[in-house]
Amino acid sequence: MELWFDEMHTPNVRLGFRIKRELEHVRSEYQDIHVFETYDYGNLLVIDGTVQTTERDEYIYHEMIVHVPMLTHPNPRRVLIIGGGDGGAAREALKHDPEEVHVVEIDEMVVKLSKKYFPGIARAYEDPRVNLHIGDGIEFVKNNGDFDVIIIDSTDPVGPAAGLFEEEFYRNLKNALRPGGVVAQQCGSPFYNPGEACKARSELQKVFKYARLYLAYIPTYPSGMWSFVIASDEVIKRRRDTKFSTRYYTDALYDSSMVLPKFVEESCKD
Ligand code: AG3
Repeated sequence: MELWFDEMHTPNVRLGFRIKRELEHVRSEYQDIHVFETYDYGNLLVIDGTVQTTERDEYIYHEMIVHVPMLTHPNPRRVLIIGGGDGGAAREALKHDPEEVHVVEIDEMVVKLSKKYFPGIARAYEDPRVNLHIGDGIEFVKNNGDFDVIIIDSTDPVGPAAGLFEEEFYRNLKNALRPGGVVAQQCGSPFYNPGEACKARSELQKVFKYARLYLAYIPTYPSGMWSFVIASDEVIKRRRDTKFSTRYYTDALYDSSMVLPKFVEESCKD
């Protein structure tokens, strides 16, 4: 018998992975988590029915959520990652030789399962510059500061992550940044949920001088087209050249990822 995991992208559209087996199914304090071994995408992490990461395409998301904001900053020393318990964003942040990377993950189970089933992603935790805090990112930014770059690597803006897409949180983010600080956040599929990206950008524009959307192509996320938002009080441009190896990100892509298809920009006018 064939085993499949399907994520419902809409009530009428789904993406299926043929799986070899279910490696884990746990109901943590916060969410329902599965790890599957797939045929084509390596191990797959699913939270509340939504694909979070696969071994085969995780580099795309993690490189884009990290290198775009990190290269916007002239010299990021202290980096905060909210969510990102799998460690992928931390792994990419380390390529910039920061002094400290702080990961604030609400669900310890995500960290445990990543260390067990996604060693290539979770290896960031072996680096002494990476500090893991198990707790709520919303509270953490109220009580901590002096960050150069803050990256919000969360689940979709429903459930535990909803508060990470609101103006009040963005104000606290700004207070947690040093002058010239940069934030970036994943904000969903512009094809299926254009409102999420537009809302994140317009809320960030209330708090920061500059906010821009950018896109990446992620095969395992709904519609394959994924959006991120970047914000700062400094002009958003690349301030350094890339001196490390990547598989998706290039310095040319920094600019091209911010060039939006017409429907994306138009959906923000509604
Ligand atoms: N966090 C964003 C995943 C969102 C995917 N949404 C979906 N499949 N409906 C990824 C965590 C990787 N560190």
